[in-house]
Amino acid sequence: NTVDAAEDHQNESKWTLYQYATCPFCCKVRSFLDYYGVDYEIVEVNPVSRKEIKFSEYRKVPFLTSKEHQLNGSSLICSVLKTQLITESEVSKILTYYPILENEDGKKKSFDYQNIYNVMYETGIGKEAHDKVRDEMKWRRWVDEVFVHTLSPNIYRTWGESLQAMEYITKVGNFSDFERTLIYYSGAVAMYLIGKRLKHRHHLRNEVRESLYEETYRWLKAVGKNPYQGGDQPNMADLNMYGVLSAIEGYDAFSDLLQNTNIGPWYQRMKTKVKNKDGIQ
Ligand code: GSH
Repeated sequence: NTVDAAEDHQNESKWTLYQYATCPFCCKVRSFLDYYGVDYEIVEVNPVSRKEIKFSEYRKVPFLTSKEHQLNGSSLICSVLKTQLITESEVSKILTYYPILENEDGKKKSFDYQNIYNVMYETGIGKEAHDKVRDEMKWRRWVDEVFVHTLSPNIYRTWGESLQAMEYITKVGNFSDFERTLIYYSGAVAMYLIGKRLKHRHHLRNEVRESLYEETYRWLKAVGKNPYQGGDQPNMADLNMYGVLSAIEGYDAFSDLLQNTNIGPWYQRMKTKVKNKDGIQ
């Protein structure tokens, strides 16, 4: 009957998010889905065995699956779903705008999705809208390529902070009891060291808090006098920035950030918007 058919259709289009709860890219996807009221289930992946994602050729999280589709990577997920909300097209049609390039250097094969920061609008847009769209894309890329790299070195900055992070990660993550105890200490040591390596790789300042504050100021300048980077309402850049930043809420790095910059009011506005699912039309 029609009720069953409607339910079937709903189940078919229902998404499952494969994630690590504390990963900034996964937090970014959740805030996007929540803001727009997209229905989804979560599979918390065990970071040690990763048995939940054995079926997938794509080896990272986050990715999103439905009966028919798999969307890989946080930015592709946001762009495809936003395009779907605007155009109401089929996901399979939308995916043709995000072709995959295969890179083969030596033995190693890798795949790159193209256009991941593009939301596909059905119609042409005017000059003013064009500038806004270009800015939005620019800042989304900046979140992924610059801002997110300030986070790990900051949450694993000292032994104490590294333990603080591991306490939370092992609490909310999918670990066995044995893994939990083991990872708490060994993870804290490993991440402290990895944090130092990442600091050099991404050319952060020696005092990594300074880089966190500087980049946050860069963002606040882009927001300007408006409540959001998108103007009166959040755009995808606001949502993505909020999402990755929410990954460190609760850590010392976050309270220091609130004390040393004026990101607080913007962050609080975004938190309310996402909580209220304000993106639902
Ligand atoms: N560009 C990807 C995105 O935006 O989704 C990055 C995702 C990513 O780096 N995910 C990490 C991962 O799965 C977790 S935070 N790394 C591979 C692994 O854990 O083996």
